[in-house]
Amino acid sequence: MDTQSTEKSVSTETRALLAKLGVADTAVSGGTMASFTPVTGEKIADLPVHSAADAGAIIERAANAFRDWRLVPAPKRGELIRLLGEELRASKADLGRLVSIEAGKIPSEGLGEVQEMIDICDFAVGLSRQLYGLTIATERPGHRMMETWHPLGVVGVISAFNFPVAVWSWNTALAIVAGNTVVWKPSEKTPLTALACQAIFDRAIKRFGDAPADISQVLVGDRSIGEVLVDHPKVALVSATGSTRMGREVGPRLAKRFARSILELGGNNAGIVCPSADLDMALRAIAFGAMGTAGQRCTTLRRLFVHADVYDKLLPRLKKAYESVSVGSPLETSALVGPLIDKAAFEGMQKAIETAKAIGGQVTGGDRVDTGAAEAYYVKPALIEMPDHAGPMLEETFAPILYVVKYTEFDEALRMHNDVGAGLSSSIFTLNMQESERFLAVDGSDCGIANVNIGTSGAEIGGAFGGEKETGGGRESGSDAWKAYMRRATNTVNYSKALPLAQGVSFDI
Ligand code: UN1
Repeated sequence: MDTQSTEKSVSTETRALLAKLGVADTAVSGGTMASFTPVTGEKIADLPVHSAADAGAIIERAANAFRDWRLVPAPKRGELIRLLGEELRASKADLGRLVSIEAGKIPSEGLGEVQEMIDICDFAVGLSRQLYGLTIATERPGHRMMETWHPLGVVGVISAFNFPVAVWSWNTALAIVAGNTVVWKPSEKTPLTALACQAIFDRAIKRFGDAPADISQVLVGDRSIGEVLVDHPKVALVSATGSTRMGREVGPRLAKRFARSILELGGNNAGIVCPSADLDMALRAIAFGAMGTAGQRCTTLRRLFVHADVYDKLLPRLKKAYESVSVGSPLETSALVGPLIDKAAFEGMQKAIETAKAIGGQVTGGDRVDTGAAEAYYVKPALIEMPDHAGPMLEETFAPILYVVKYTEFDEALRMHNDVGAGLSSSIFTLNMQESERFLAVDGSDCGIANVNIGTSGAEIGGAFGGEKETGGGRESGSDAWKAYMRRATNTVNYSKALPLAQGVSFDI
C-alpha cells in the first residue's frame, strides 16, 4: 500500500469533512494538542486547547444559561432536540465517516453510531412530554401529595474514544429536555468528532431561535480539564464513560462534594453456550460481539463458556471465523475489523495474550497485520482456549480477545460468569426455558444487561444502558434513565382548613 498518498488523502479528507460539518479551521489547526487517525497513524489536526481558566469560564456560562433554560417548558425544549435529530440525519454520512477516520470504525459501525444519536433524539422528543411524576395517596384528609421533577443544573459529560459521538448524545438529549445545560469533555483521542457534534448542535440552536447561548459546550484538552469539570461546584452531575480506573478517581471526587454521578465503566462481558443452543445463531452473535469494533466496545464479548456437548462442534467453526475474518482500513476496504486505537492498545493486547499462553491458553490469531503504515495497529482478533477461568480472563483488556472455557455443569458456568469485577453485559444461548429463565433470575446473571439468544453488544437506545459492580452502577439512554438528570421534589398540599399531623402526632399550641 502506498502509505504516503493514503496518509495525505486521510488528512485532506478530514479537513474537507470538518469544513463541511461546520468546524472552523482555526479550531483544528495551529494548536498544541495533536490528533491522530488510527487508520494510518497519521497526525490529522493540531487543536488549540482550553486552559483550566477557560474551562471554569465555560462552566460558569453553562450555569448562567441554565437559569433561563430551566424555565423553557419541557415540550419546547424537546423541539430543540427534534431539530438536533434533523441536523444529525442531514449530517449522518459525513459524521459517520469522521467517526471512521477518528476512531477507526468500519463504515456500518460509524454510521450505526450516528443512527444511535438520531434514535436517542427521537426518544428524548417523546420524553419531553412525559417527564411524569406520581400522585401518591396521602393519609391526611384534604391533602394532595405528588412528585415534581425539576432540572438539576449543569451536567458534565466525559466520554471515551470508542463511542466518540453516541455517548454524548445519550446524555445530552436527555439532559437538555430535562432542562439542564451540558459541558462535554470528550476523549483526547477523538476531539474532532466532538467539535463536529458541537457544530451540528449549534445549527439546531440557530434554527430553534431563542435558546440561551451556551446550553451545550465542548472542552478541548487533557485530563486536567476533565478534573475542572469533576471538581467544579456548579456541575451538578457528571456522567463519565471510560475505564474502571478512571471511575475510581472520578467517583470519590464527586461524592466528596455530594455531586451526582453516572458511571459507565469497564465490562468483562460473557456468554454461555448451552447444549440446546442454535449454533448457527450463536456463531454469528459471538463473531460480531467479540470481533466487531475490533473488540473495543464496552459491551464486547470477552469470555465464553461452552458446554462440553457442543464444544467440539462450535470451536472449529469459531476458529475458522477467526482465521478468515478480514482486517484492514475502514476507509479503503470492506474489512470487518478495523484498527486498534493506538500502540498502547496493541501492547496491552499482546501482554494479555502472552500471560494467557503462560497459563496454558491455546491461541488462534492475535498477530499484527501489516498494512504498510508503521504507526497504525491492525491485529487479527484472538481466540484463546483456556484450561480454566483464570489469569487475564478475569480482567478487561480493551482489544479483540475472546477467552473460551469448557463447562459441564450449568451452575458452574453461572458461577464463573459472575466471578469477575465488572457487571455490564451478558448473554446466554439456549432453547431450554429453564436455563434461559434462570439466567435472567435473581441468582442468574449479575449484569446490567442480560440477553437470551442475542449477543452482549449492540444494545438499542430504548433500554437503560449500564452495569453493576465495577461497571459503576449508572444507567444512560432509554427507559427511565432520564430520572438521573433531574431532581425529585415531593410536594404535599393542604387544601383543607385543618392541620392534621402525620403519624398521629398532636401538637396543639
Ligand atoms: C460503549 O461501548 O461505550 O451496546 C457503548 C452497544 C452500543 C453501546 C456501547 N449500543 O454495543
